[in-house]
Amino acid sequence: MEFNTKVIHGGQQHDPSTGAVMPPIYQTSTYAQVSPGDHKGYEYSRTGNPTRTALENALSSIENGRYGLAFASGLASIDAVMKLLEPGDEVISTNDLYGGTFRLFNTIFKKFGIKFHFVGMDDTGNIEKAINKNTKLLWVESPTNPMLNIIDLKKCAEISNRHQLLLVVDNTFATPYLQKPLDMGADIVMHSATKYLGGHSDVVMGALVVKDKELADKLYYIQNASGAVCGPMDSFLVLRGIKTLHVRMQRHCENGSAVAHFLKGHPKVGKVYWPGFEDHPNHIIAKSQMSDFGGMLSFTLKGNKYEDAIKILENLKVFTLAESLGGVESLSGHPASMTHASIPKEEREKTGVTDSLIRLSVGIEAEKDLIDDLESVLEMV
Ligand code: P1T
Repeated sequence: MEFNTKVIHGGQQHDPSTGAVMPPIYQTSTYAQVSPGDHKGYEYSRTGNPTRTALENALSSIENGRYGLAFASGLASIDAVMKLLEPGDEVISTNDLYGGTFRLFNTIFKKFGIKFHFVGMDDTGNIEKAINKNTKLLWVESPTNPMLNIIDLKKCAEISNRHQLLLVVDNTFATPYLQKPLDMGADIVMHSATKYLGGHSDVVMGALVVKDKELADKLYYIQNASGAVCGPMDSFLVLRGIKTLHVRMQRHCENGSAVAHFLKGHPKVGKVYWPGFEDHPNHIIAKSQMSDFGGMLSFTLKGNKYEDAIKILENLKVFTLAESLGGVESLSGHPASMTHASIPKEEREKTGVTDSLIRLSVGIEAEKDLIDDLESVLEMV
């Protein structure tokens, strides 16, 4: 099936008992057994729930995987991956990463004896330099949050194969509409399904997709044993969101491009970070591994003043100032004080998260209204 068909039908079947086209929200914690162990495939909803199964099948279909797993949040899914490791193992990740992922690595898993190296992965040479005999896993985000750096996924797969490492790709920003990491050699794809997969800012959820049965079994074991699962209502909402992913992403990309070009030409704007520009340092790689450039971008202001950024964020009207991204509505954010506040100032400034950096999640409203909104606030600074 083509991707646009998979988002609607991939891994789905009509409800066998009623013919319901959408799976019912199986709001149940448990399932009747005829005799101990004699049941219809479901025992307890932490272990499995039919609405979650329908979603997990959809996730695996759209990422070209074989096994999908849904969790209570994006971070819960990352937590599950990290539990594949043992004390003494080392992880290499990018130095420009969602702040919550950094916090989970650096304050929770570090305590359990896992060592993390954060390097500029946009130059894959830096990955090779950090590898040693204890390295077990590469954690990649591309495009990165919030600097929209691009990491060469095929090169990462080649490095991880050569050194027998697990390659995990956080595909939240791109979604499988734009890039399919498993096809490029990743072992695990991870999502904050809270974002584009859900698409409507009404649910918090995480997802993993893998191809390998042994790896899937280990992750299913952790999912059940640690128990950070999502509920049936949330599963239903994300499944519904996925059905329009292709249509929404097409518009996110069109509007993202229009807003990026508008900002780039504006006299009050400093730098615009968006992988679609030919002068983006990894534009060629973005073009080769993504089918378009997405609806996320960041920009700075000339003079780099914190107060100017705050004035803009307080006065935007169509863009709502809020954490998160990937919903139909446009959102704005100030990474230094919001999503990336858990990263020390010196660290974040090294990667470009300066005081005037503003991140936009460009939604699917009318392009003119988005640009008019930005134009009017830029006049105020
Ligand atoms: O928020 P949660 O569903 O737990 O997902 C965490 C997460 C993981 N990976 C990426 C790339 C993310 O962007 C996120 C969450 N990000 C935000 C809330 C944000 O505003 O950037």
